[in-house]
This record gives sequence, structure tokens and C-alpha cells, in this order.
Amino acid sequence: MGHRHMAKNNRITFYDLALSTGATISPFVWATKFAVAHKGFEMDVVPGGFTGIMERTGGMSERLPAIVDDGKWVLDSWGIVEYLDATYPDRPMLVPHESVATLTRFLDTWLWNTATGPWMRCYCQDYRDLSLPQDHEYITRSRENMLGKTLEEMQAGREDRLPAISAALEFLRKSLRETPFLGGKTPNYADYRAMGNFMFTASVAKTPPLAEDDPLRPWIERCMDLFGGIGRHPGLFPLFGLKRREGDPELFSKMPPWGGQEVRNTGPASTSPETQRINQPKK
Ligand SMILES: N[C@@H](CCC(=O)N[C@@H](CS)C(=O)NCC(=O)O)C(=O)O
Repeated sequence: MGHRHMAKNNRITFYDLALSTGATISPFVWATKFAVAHKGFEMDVVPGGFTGIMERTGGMSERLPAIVDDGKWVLDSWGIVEYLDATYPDRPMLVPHESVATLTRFLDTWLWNTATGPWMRCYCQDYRDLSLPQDHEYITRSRENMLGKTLEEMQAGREDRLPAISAALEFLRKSLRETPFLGGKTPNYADYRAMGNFMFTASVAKTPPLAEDDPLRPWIERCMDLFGGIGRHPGLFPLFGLKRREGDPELFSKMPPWGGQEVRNTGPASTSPETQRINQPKK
């Protein structure tokens, strides 16, 4: 086996970014927590919130995640994944082929724009209120600068915005229709990166963003259960329980798969309903 670096006692030091509930908040840090566990390492977690990251890391980083493996500092969520796969190639790969990294970036960017950003604007006041007391002032100032409004103004009216955010996740629901994980039969970094976004939301969502019966639920729960329930921190809030109100869009599509991308062509019997539909004379 002979590793050049072997994590001492199979342990990696993990710099956490958490709320007063004790739950990790950052999507980057969540994805990395899953990633380190996927590689089979135990974590020595260095706890803490947003302020004092420079002090905690001895001036090594202003941002988290960061890990230390047998004295070696590794920064950045992607940097850590690349390091772990390069250093421990005989453990399960996070990115089994470089295309997974590219497609994962695509998915993460889409998810961030579609859900994580909009959810951040729905939960920013909860986010501040749940942060460690010593972080309140910094979170208020920095996030109000980021968002361009007070946290109270930004969060107000979220009940009118949450249904459309849920509806917009349909592409992810469709992608997961025929597979237990984005990685296939077993999860890989695509799952963890996407889950980072949902875990972030679960850390701050004092009101749920998704319906009880959302088709994403089995995948989300399956991922939360990985590695002895890595996503089951008691400080997290339920993601499921959003109720559709009169006038809201459907929270997820109730349409059965039909045609084009969604139906596999197994011969004319599989395509004839679509053929009939598209050949109907216009009414
Ligand atoms: N490119 C970095 C981004 C990390 C990052 O922005 N982390 C945020 C948490 S979401 C952070 O450390 N924020 C500290 C702060 O807001 O002061 C990565 O992928 O690790």
C-alpha cells in the first residue's frame, strides 16, 4: 500500500464552519465533510463560526473549508477533493473521471443560481439569528453588503417565493428518476457537492423549502444517511413540509414522463402515444 503521506491514525483535521445549533452551515464545508468521509477518514473537527477563521487557522486561511493531513494544509473545497484523490487513489475516488468534475461544476452552478442563492435570500435573517452570538454583527454587515438590502427586508415575503424555487428544481428530479445517486449505484462528489446546497438550507430553514412528498426526498435522505448519518445533525431543520397554497405553482411536476428526452425508444409501442399527439390536427 505504501502511502507517501498517510493520515496519522486515519485521521484528518477538519476546520468546521458552524452555527449556534452546532450544525455546519456552509455548502462548501458540507460537501467537503461528505468527501472526507467518502475517503474513509475520521475527522478531528476544529469547531467555530465565521469570525476568527484567521486566528483558528494560524493565518493560513480566511475561508473554509480547510483540512490538515499529517501536518499538510490543504485549502478550498475543490482543492481538498483533488488532494484526496491524488494522495489516496486506492481509496474510493470522489471524481472517478475528470468529466465528473466538469459536470459537477455545471450542476453546482445551476443549483446555486436556481435554489441556493434564492434560498439564501429567503433565510438570511434566520441565518444571522442562528449564527454564533459573536458572529451576529459580522454576518449582518457582510451579508447586507452582499445582498444590498437589510436581512429583514430581504427575507420578508418568502412564503411567496418558496414555491417557485421548489418548482425550478425539476431538472434535478428528472436526473434522479432512474438512479439512486448522481454517481450511479454509489455516490461520488457530484452527490456531495449537490447535497452541500441542501445541507446549507437545512441548517438555516426555519420554515421548510420543499413539499413532504417531493421526489427529491429519497435521494436527499439516502445521502443524509451515508457514513453513519453524516447529514443527521440534531441542529438541522426539516427540509420537507412546505404546503402549496391557492395560486402557488405546483411544487414539483405531476406530469408522467412523455416523449423526447424522457421516454426511452424501445420501438414503436413506446413512441406511438407521442406520435399520435403530435400528428393531431390543430383544434
Ligand atoms: N472557493 C472556496 C470558497 C469557500 C468559502 O467562500 N467559504 C465561506 C463559507 S460559505 C467562508 O469561509 N466564509 C467566511 C466568511 O464569510 O467570513 C471553497 O470552495 O472552499
